[in-house]
Amino acid sequence: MDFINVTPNYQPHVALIALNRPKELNALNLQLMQELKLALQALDNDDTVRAIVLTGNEKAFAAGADIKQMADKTAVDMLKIDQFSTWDQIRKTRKPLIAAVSGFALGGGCELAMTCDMIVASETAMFGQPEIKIGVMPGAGGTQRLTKAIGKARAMEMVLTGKFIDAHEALSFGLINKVVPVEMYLAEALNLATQIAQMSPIAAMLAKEAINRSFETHLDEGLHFERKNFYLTFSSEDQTEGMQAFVEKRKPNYQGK
Ligand code: DAK
Repeated sequence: MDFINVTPNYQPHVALIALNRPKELNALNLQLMQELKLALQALDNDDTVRAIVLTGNEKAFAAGADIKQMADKTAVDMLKIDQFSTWDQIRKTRKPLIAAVSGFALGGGCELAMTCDMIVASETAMFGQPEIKIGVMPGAGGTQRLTKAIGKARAMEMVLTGKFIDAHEALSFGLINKVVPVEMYLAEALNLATQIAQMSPIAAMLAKEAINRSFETHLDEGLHFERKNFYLTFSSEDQTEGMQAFVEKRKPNYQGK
């Protein structure tokens, strides 16, 4: 992997992926996105991994898709490259995925963070969808996920003016989970991932799936979906272990079975 570093068990049951194109502020070129897709697929299939943290570096989570790589493309080129299938695959990651964001999370970088299930940010983080400034618009979920997260008025302002918001605004708008000092953002994201990794990975996967379903369906259907996943947890050994541990007043030891 040239543009990402992957450590499957960075902490027990927690994997870390770090985007690694520092000179280009982690601009998301095609190769990086391909590598990220493959890494997430591998971690999703790795039974030792229960949660994944995706990060960049202090200066940039990612400053967007690689503008230089896109600049001379036609619509037909974009259609043929079909980068959306890569993004779709990333979106389908079944394990909990936490973005640890410091510095710029712009355009595709902001969209990538929003594709994650939770976002922990440093005080220096800046979020934005500045595509309008280069004559295009968000293409990887920015108009949809941002609007659902922060509401129409704020999303319109960010997408139509390209203005950035800082980490505290992002927190108050409900875009992110936490803001911490810059020296703590990665540790805090890993800490959150470790908390999740102590739960049943089966229950976590099914719960994530059900929450995501709420964005795609109406309440009746969503509740029906939730119910099926709830029943499914009762077919796991982890359910027996979790409830038994409660009764026996001990800590559960989940096996992901
Ligand atoms: N692409 C390519 N290179 C970038 C880049 C980007 N998005 N952002 C920064 N760089 C490069 C700069 O060109 C510069 O390289 P050199 O000139 O040194 O070779 C280096 O990173 C350092 O950047 P700066 O010198 O500009 O650093 P500053 O601190 O002065 O400014 C900045 C930081 C983040 C404010 C600035 O770099 C900036 O405005 N960057 C562009 C931000 C942006 O417009 N982002 C949105 C890009 S459009 C799709 C999915 C997603 C997308 C499209 C399609 N499909 C599935 C099809 C997404 C589109 C976008 O994200």
